[in-house]
Amino acid sequence: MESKFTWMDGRLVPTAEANVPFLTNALHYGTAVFEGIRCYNTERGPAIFRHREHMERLVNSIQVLGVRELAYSVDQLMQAARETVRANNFTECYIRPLIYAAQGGFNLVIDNATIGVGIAAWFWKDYYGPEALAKGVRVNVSSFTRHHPNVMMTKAKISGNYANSFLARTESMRLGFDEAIMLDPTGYVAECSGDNLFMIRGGKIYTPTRMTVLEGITRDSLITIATDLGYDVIEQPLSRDQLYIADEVFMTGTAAEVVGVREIDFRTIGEGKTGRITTILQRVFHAAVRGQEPRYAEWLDPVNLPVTTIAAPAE
Ligand code: PPE
Repeated sequence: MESKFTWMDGRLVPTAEANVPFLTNALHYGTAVFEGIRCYNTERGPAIFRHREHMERLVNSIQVLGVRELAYSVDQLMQAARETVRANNFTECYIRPLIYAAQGGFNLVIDNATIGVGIAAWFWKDYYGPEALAKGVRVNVSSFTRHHPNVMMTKAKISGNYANSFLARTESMRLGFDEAIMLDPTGYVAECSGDNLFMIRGGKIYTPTRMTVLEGITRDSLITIATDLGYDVIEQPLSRDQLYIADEVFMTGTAAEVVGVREIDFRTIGEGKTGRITTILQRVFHAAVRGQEPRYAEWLDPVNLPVTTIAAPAE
């Protein structure tokens, strides 16, 4: 489902008019940062999941990229995202804010570029297809290495970082897999092209440390849910073969949500379907995002609260 309106630099415009010029710095150099956020249908109406954490990460990404001044605060960005969802009448959607080097800066200095801000929304379901939830997906360890943190900044969702993800995931898909697992420059497991990774062995849950991965907000939510359910969650370096002999493996991300891995490098993981504990975590996560788990109610930001400023759509 496409959106009718996109928020661009302070106002909602028809999505067909939400365009940037060819000489946009970010288009040439990947000098942009973005977020991926989901809005879910709840009893209190559409609500944005962990909204503030996502917008804070967006602002942190700008700080990492080295942009010194941003015209919008976290609160203003949150207000703009709520307006975007409301204007499009979405009950559920994926929200994509992007802050980008717009004009100037063709000398590789971020200070010489103007900064643009946009927020798009669209309907995005089943990132790995409708069967992935129950069946799990097939993945391989990529021939491409994840970023060294002093080459590309892995704590920031910098658009240019994703060329690495495109290389990996395209290769995996062409080889017949659903997703790529990427190793860090020392050879330990980092993350997938657009998700964090967990494994379960002997009832304990393991995930790579934050060293070289994006600090995923779904990852954080799953750690909280699993801990609240009484599971030990251990953050430690993991090797490729630890994954091979795990009882269960799963991936987490805003777009993907929680997806089991049934096969890695032609080796069946566990029973070859979404594992038992993964299924429990998946259920609690799906209930939490739709407001059905009272203890996680504060993770949801309803979009229909009274509003003081609705930007008028351009005619
Ligand atoms: N690692 C990477 C590299 C990543 O891109 C994401 C999100 C995650 C981990 C998980 O982070 P979080 O969403 O906060 O739990 N990937 C986004 C983009 C996916 C895309 O295909 O585009 C997303 O899931 O929105």
